[in-house]
Amino acid sequence: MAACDASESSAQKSSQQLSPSDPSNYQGIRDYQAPDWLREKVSGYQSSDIMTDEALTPYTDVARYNNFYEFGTGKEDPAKYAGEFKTDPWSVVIEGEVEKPGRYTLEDILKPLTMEERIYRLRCVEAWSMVIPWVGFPLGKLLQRFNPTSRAKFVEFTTLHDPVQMPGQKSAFSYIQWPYVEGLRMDEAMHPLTLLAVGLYGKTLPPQNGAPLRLVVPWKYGFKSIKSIVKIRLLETQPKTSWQSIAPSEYGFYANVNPAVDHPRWSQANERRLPTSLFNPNRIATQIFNGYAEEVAHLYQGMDLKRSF
Ligand SMILES: Nc1nc2c(c(=O)[nH]1)N[C@H]1C(S)=C(S)[C@@H](COP(=O)(O)O)O[C@H]1N2
Ligand SMILES: [Mo]
Repeated sequence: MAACDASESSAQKSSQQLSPSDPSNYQGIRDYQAPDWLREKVSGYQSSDIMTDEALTPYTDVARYNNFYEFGTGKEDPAKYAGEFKTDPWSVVIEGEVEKPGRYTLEDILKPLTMEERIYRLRCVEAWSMVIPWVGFPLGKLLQRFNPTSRAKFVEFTTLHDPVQMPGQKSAFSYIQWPYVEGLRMDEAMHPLTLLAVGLYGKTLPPQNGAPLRLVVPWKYGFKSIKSIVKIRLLETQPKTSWQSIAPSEYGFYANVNPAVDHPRWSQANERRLPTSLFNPNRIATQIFNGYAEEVAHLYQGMDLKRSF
């Protein structure tokens, strides 16, 4: 009986899978407290051919199952506690090895850019994954505008530090040294797949997903995709990231998705593709570079991926 129930339930599930090309997936999704100019900017996005034929993860999972430790360590904490997070006005400081450093408003940053939709797999190091339709623009297009100097070899990103708004930052049990910091090598940052996102499912980003501006690097573990960015610094030397400071043996600087390099506490060979259920754990094989090897493997030629994990 149980087996019969299970197969029925998974058959039902697959018939409900969200096809990336079905516009009804986007119905009923609302914008978050964004100013009018940002809503308009996001809703004017162009589709791109960078997508996938895999089923989209439903919006309810994308916006309710989150890692955003600034709002708590539980998966549902960010959706619960980020609701009032103030994302307007917002500005980003650009500094370090650029000819045009400064503080730029989000409006300045987005003004000359066209938003596009990118449907990417997101693979968390905890071995769950989603397929998310982001709206954003290539990070490289933004960096170019500030004229990086020849000494710029790395990019460091920093999340807002505001314990009044972000309860996780004042928790006594917090083991992250705030603010959250991430980094990329310059060629990774300039790669056309590397996105700065301002929306998902055609609307402005929910705060729990990193509003108003977050990074998305689809071939790396999710923790590289830093949320609610307030500072971008170009550097000659490799920055120290939050997760490296916590546990350098567990979280490397590169963090490229790799089923052959296990995390010390769990295997990376498989992943749970959300949504999952008791009858359908939805286990699938993890792909090298999260399925983006054709686009990015050349960046790591000659590198030992087991050592530079
Ligand atoms: N500032 C900040 N950025 C963050 C995190 C975080 O805790 N703080 N969590 C990371 C992790 S571990 C993952 S898997 C992704 C999750 O993104 P999502 O909630 O939009 O799916 O965000 C990443 N960006
Ligand atoms: Mo993650």
